[in-house]
Amino acid sequence: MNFTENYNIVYKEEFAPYTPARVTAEHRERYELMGSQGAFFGKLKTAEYFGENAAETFPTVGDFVLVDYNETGDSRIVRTLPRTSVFERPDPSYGRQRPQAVAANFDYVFIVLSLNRDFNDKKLARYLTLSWQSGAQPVIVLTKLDLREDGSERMISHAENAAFGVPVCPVSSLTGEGLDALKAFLQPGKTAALLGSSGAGKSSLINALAGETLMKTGAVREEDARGRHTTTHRQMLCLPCGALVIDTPGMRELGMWDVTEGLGDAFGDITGLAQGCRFSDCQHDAEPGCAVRAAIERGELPEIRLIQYRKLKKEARYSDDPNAYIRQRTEERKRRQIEEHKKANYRKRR
Ligand SMILES: Nc1nc2c(ncn2[C@@H]2O[C@H](COP(=O)(O)OP(=O)(O)O)[C@@H](O)[C@H]2O)c(=O)[nH]1
Ligand SMILES: [Mg+2]
Ligand SMILES: [Zn+2]
Repeated sequence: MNFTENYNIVYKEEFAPYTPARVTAEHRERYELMGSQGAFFGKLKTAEYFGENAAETFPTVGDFVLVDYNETGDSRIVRTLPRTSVFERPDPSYGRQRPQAVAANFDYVFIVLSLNRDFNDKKLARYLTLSWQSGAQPVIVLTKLDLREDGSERMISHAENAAFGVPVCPVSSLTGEGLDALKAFLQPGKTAALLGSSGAGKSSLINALAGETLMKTGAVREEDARGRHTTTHRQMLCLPCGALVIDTPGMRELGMWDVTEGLGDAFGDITGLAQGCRFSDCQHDAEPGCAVRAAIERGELPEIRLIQYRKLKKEARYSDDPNAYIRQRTEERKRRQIEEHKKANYRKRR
């Protein structure tokens, strides 16, 4: 297996005259790419991404793209290939009104929670939901096992019960204990995205798996990095074992976007009432014995609440079929980009 194969870059006839590459890092307007040529830089080709009929989705770390390769300068990215999985967050440059992809095409999500104080049920549930949504398979990684804090055992069994069939791996990046269990997932060519709060031990884990310092660690420097936004960028790293890991600053904010888990919280009035519905799977439509509709009829619940709840629930349904969800979101994104561009052009012409 050579270097390029680790990145799953496969040439196909249909790509001609372009060559495939994978995005390993994202800077302001420039992308670091890996292709059969090795590592090189690329920029988005204007016609394809910003032109009159531009329909390409902006690439992010982990994306497979087609490039017009340039040996002497920046290559041009002409196409973003379809994604198998994606993480999105509210885009800060659009007032958090629309999604922005922060990682793509990963096979696993390593949900990183530290055993000392990071662990909490709600957070785990949210991360699990986000993982299922992304289209990838979650693996729960419980860090700082060496600290052997009170309650560690309880947290581990808690995590094991939280999601049936989701692997739980307690590890220590300090002593290396438990890291072997992760090797089952870190196969050559496989990509794992790390999800977890600042301080959970993500960077330490990457370093421990790599056997060398690839990432800065420690709470203090993490704060620094957050203050100077230009110095943090999204990136994907290749481990000596041939697996790829994605740890991007944007993933800290992920929980803010598709808030399925928060559905119960934000709609406590409805979920509370729903417990009184005759059927446990009541859609609060026309079912007999529906406590939600009854409350609306009595004027105790504004109907708009049910409408809002339905809208959010529909959004949340992706988890039934992540691939269909991703396809749908990609289509929506394309449409929005085209609309934006048309609007901008219209303004320019006036
Ligand atoms: N004792 C112990 N400390 C750890 C372990 N992993 C990380 N840490 C410490 O936890 C802090 C945050 O780790 P870091 O990897 O920077 O977390 P990140 O913000 O998720 O990337 C640092 O001070 C690390 O030294 C571990 O396995 N054992
Ligand atoms: Mg870190
Ligand atoms: Zn009902």
